[in-house]
Amino acid sequence: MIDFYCWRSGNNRKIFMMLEETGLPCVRHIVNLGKKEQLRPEYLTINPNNKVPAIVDQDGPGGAPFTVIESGAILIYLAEKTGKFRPQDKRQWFDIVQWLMFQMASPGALFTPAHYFYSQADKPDMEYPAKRYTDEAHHILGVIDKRLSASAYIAGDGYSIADMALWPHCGTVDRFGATLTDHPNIARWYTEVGERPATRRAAAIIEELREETAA
Ligand SMILES: N[C@@H](CCC(=O)N[C@@H](CS)C(=O)NCC(=O)O)C(=O)O
Repeated sequence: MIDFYCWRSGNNRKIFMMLEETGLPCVRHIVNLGKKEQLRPEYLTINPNNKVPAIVDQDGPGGAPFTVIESGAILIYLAEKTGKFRPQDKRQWFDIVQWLMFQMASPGALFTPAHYFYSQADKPDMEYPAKRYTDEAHHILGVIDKRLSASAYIAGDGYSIADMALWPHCGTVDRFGATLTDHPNIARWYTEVGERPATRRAAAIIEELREETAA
């Protein structure tokens, strides 16, 4: 059984998508970021970086509980555990791993500050960081669009954990003034992934969480 420490935000959606794709049973533990529950000492023993998602696999390697933090590492762990979305072919696997790392390092790390600075751009001293981060975010979207013009999915012909990692971040690009209308290949892929039954089930779970935790 997997204990899933979660909230209703984008990095968590990736894990909901993977759990729904694989059918792996989990127990959800809501970490309410609105109430700063990520800072509770008992949660910090799971993720010392006070962020969700995190999982504890009660049946980890060697049969002992194992904790995993960082959404990209959790996706790799769950792929290894289930053997699903884990091709044995090394070229395919490392294509997936490299695009997953790209997601974590680029959209994952930069879209949120791009949003933050973009929303503050009219304040003194914010013009430079707003331009710096939104330029980079637009550049990243260009890279993704080009990649998706050449392959069906971000890591090649098959749907993978790299797509699950990327998908939530592409749904909120309006927050830094971008639109998928300017990126037709991302728009095509975004619609297709959004129509997967597991993606829809993950969205329904997040909607339930939203209702349960509405303050
Ligand atoms: N690199 C981390 C980022 C996780 C992250 O930023 N989580 C946010 C919610 S989406 C969070 O927990 N924020 C609470 C905080 O920073 O205190 C991952 O991919 O898991």
